Amino acid sequence: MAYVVATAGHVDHGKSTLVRALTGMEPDRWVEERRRGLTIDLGYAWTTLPGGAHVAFVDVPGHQRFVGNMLAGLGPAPFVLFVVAADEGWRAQSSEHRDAVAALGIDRGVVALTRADRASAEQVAATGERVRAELAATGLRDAPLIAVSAVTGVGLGELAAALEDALRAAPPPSGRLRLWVDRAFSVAGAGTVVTGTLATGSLAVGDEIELLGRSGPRRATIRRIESEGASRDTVAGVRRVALNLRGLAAEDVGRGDAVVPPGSWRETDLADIRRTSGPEVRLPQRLHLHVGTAATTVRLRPLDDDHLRLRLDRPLPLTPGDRLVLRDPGSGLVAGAVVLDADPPPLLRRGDAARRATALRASGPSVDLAAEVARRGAVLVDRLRQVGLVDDATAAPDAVLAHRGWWVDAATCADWAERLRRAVADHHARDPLAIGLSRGAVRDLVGLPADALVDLVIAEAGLVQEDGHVRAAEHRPGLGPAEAAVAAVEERLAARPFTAPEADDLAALGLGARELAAAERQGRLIRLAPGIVLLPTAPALAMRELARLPQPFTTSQARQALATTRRTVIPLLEHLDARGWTRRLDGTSREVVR
Ligand SMILES: Nc1nc2c(ncn2[C@@H]2O[C@H](COP(=O)(O)OP(=O)(O)OP(=O)(O)O)[C@@H](O)[C@H]2O)c(=O)[nH]1
Ligand SMILES: [Mg+2]
Repeated sequence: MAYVVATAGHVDHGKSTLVRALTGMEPDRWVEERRRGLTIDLGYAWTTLPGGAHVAFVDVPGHQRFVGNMLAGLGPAPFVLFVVAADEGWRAQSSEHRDAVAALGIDRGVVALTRADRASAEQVAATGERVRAELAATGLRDAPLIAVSAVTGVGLGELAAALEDALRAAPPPSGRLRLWVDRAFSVAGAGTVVTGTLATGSLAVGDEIELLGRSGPRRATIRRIESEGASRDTVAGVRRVALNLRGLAAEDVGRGDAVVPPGSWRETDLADIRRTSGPEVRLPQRLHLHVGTAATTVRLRPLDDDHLRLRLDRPLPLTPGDRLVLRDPGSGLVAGAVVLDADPPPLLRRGDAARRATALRASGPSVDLAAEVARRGAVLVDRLRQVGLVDDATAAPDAVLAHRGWWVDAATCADWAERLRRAVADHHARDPLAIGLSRGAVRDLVGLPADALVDLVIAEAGLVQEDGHVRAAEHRPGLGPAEAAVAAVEERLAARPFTAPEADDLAALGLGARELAAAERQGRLIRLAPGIVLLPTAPALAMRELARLPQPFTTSQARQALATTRRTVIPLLEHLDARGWTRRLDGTSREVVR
């Protein structure tokens, strides 16, 4: 198994020296660091411990000025090697690093009491006691505590064994892929390389990735993966990794950016959080936020004593459960928090903040998915996935309707359906001649968030779709004010079935194309040609007369037999031809088809 361990501890307490002693590698990468005997930026070294565990170390600086670098090293690491010099004892940055460990919720680690060769047995014991007391309120309260000397080698074997035991006891990493970048550089001939502590997920050569960060989401392809100095085809957390990326310039990426699967994370500038550690004081409004290797300034809005809304000056890919370090560089204050919601609802109305605090107080480690969907009304499942509320295996909860990639709150859907039923009923009342509401109007009228939901709401409302229109199932378009006029035409046609009313007559009755179309839809009249209407029974009646004529017959004979005009008989005969009841033989003659 492979592991990553971050160091922590006061300046000069022997972190780098200890890493060097354990790995044989030099963690201080910079000439300046080696000249000054001071770590400035993160250092990396790795080894296989005697028990066989592959361990990479991220060595952090202890000096107060480089606390940002320290947090970038500790941020993505699930395990800490906490160093306190036995001869010097607990110091200011011991406290600061302990607070960071507590804030990040790191609960696995080993404590090394270093420089033991320079301390008396009493000093070692006293430092040990102090360390126990100082760590009592953190996840390291029960961590093994081992005195070592990098100079004489005392305790190193015991420390390595304790490290291995604790590392093997750590739970396997779980969670979505998100590699926080801690370094980016370009290699001649190879291009851009980014490095980081892969805490969750896996990567393979050829994978397309998305880089979130300073230069906006960018896609790139993994050309090569290196871990602990060796090239690999695939790699899974927890490991140090270096990715050679195709399609990305080195200046477009840097510490605090994140490598994720394309489209799978969403950067947010809002998050609701719960305080988890730190002094019980009211936090200042402006603070520095550290998460993973990223840092940004944030504005805090208290919701209650424990819950806050963060507005991030730089959007970051956050997910519920993320541990945050909140820091006030002025006062040295360090507080810890956990993200409860990376996609929180806006607080618009009076009382929203208090209601939100109540909801956050009630929110536990498991999310009430139905409530999350309810407060959004409808939400793309992909969006829920991006903000860490569901994974591929999550089923839609009760009271949630799944429809074409969306989850819709059942009560919201019922409201929408009711709204649509009312709109359609209004439409029928206003325009009884029309078949119904045009489908295109549904989304706007109801206020649906997407076209994809139109069918769902129509079905939910029990409405019928026909020819791009939505109507009530029982709706038979009436004739409204045209009713009397159509009845008058029917009466006339009953007496003289083949005398289509003249255009003037129809106009006088107020029957335009719309009204005639509606009358035809209802089976009251048939239109043979624009403005030529007869009763629906006329074609059959006409056939009775025509069958009595000598076959074939001329148009003129037909006109006489039906006692009508050329204006009516021509479209009527064409109608009969079209039905296949008569057949046209030449310019003037036809016969009845038997
Ligand atoms: N005698 C003795 N000296 C040690 C031991 N470990 C470290 N030192 C010395 O302590 C000094 C500081 O050691 P570093 O390893 O640079 O300390 P550090 O914690 O990495 O310091 P920063 O990275 O600057 O925070 C160096 O001069 C080391 O040689 C030890 O076990 N015994
Ligand atoms: Mg160092």
